[in-house]
Amino acid sequence: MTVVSPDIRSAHRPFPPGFAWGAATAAYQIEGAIAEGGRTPSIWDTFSHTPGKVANGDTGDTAVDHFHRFREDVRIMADLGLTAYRFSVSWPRVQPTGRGPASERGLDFYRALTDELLAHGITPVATLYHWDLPQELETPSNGGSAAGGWPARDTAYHFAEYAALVAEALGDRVGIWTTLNEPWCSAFLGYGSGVHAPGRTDPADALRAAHHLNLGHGLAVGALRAALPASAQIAVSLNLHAVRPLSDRPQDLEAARRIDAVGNRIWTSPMFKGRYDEDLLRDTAHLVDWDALVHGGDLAEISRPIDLLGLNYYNPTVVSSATDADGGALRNDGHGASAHSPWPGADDVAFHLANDDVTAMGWPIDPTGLSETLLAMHREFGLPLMVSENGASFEDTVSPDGTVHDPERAAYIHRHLGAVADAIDGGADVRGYYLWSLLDNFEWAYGYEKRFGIVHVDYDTLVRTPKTSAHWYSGVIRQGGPDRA
Ligand code: IFM
Repeated sequence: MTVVSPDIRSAHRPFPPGFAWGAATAAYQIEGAIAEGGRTPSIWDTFSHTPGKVANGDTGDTAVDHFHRFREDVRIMADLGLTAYRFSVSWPRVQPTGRGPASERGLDFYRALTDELLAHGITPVATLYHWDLPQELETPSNGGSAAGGWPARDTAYHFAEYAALVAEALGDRVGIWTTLNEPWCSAFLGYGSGVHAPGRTDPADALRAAHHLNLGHGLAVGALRAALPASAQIAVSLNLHAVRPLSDRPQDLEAARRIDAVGNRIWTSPMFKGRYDEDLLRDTAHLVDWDALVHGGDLAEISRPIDLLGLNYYNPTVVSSATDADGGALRNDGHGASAHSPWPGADDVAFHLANDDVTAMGWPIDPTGLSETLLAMHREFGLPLMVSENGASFEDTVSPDGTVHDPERAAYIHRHLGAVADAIDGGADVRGYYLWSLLDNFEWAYGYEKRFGIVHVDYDTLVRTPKTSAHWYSGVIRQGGPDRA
């Protein structure tokens, strides 16, 4: 009798049945059409139109014109065999003032998009907030009392009202919902380092924003549960940091603890344990009065149960004490240069590259952080998981024959899918992988300089060309998993 080892039986690593093979995008990064159908400016329109904020003065005015070309984009997804697509809803498109009734014209766009996806057998996954706060909620145009953006408590309540409007309109066709995408970026890049919209640089406001994002998430979960069918799955997408101390010296372990507190546990503890951790409160007590900030009942609201945790992963975060860090330490952490830190209460921390094998963003490639974080979340919270973003920017070039050959991106994805398979083998219930990104797009403060797409976009003609990584990913989907590395 021949004994066939599992390795010989299958040349690829099979993923669980029903695993979602997806790609992800965000409204401001792809839609364009910023003034159509009653859409009003978001904080990203204002920020990108402010000189000096975005590379080359790029804006999302046209982006990749997905608003007009979504049928073509869905056709590309279908041709590649994607089974799911994670997009975000533009708040100022569907509720132009950030308050009051919905814009039916705005909602119609998402009705048409989701209908098109469903017609092609692609599961729509809607994210409610991917950073495009209506400008009216940051600075009201009527000159009335300041709205104040996320540092203002009211914004959390406005977000829940908006969530209800979208759920009522799309709840019959969207079964998977994400409240917030990467609230760490909204709070700490938007209000701390100021490299993202609205470009404010006050650590106390950054912490206030963090709490109100948490509160907005919890209130939105309540609003979604009330509006959606019982079968709907509600998630949040967090860019949890795979934090590693540079050494086991006490001061480096302390640096790692601080970054874990303000990078990770500031979200996961209130959401899944109903509390802010004592060490976070202690680290930041000189910046904000937490007793005044957190009202009675907030933590119960924030910790409403959800169905799925989304993890966005790109690279690990290696830290040491800054006091005695050598010249190899980075003063920022790969999130853009600013004189202001995006890490309130963690000034004495230096950041290091995990290795020298980096993407065009300068982010080190190390898939082990993905499997570790998935397994850690599985063990700690026991929730089903999805990789709601993972991908890489490389300097793609178009060959004379029109093809875009990007083997580094395929290799990056391959290794990270291997990490997902490792986490599944370790017991984590991972339900899907949403590659960032479907299309080259507006990469925030980097403008159009950094390309993350598996589909190339010519920014002059807006012609789409699937890169070789897209064809490779398509093959993975068709065989139900990547080849063994
Ligand atoms: O483009 C972004 C996305 O909007 C959020 N997560 C990280 C991506 C790459 O920087």
